[in-house]
Amino acid sequence: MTFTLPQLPYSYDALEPHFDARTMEIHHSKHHAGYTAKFNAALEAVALNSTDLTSLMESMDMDNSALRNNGGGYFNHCLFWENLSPTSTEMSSDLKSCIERCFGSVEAMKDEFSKAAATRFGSGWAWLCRKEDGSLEVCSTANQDNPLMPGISCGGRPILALDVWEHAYYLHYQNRRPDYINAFWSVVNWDVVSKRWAG
Ligand code: MN3
Repeated sequence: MTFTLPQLPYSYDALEPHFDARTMEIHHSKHHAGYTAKFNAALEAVALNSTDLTSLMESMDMDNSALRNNGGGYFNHCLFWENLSPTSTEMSSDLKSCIERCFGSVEAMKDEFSKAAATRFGSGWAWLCRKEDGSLEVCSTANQDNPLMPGISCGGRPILALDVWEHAYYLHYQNRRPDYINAFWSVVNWDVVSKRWAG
């Protein structure tokens, strides 16, 4: 096993009432665990033994659907859990200035991100990315694709991720994806996002 399921940095019920404990438990212990096992199997099938997750995403063979879907599923959820927090956090002043330069205001960035998350048809992810030139971009991807993968039109290094698959919200929010997206803003870990932006 090259990659293991990461422990959550908080308990399953820590993000209540925004993200409910049952959803968190199934999402982590079943869905993410499944991607982890299948990612390892897909790596083994093509004799890839790199442990550099970023370069595995950047050099992804997009025609290998087992590797693409499960590798993306593994990586995306690792990013997602880390950018959530049960306690209130604040973004760095540098990140805030950058967001204000790129979007006009933090609220405008959140609106654009929420819209990208709400309008992603079917399953996928919404992202805030830092581009090569230092600017920021909001985008979304289908299924378990992510901005690091080849040929994905939204470029840059992802610093904030939101899972908009139904498995992420259906138990608690049913078809109300916009309510889930709205709740997400209450549990974003801005310390982590700020560090990713700076790093
Ligand atoms: Mn998921």
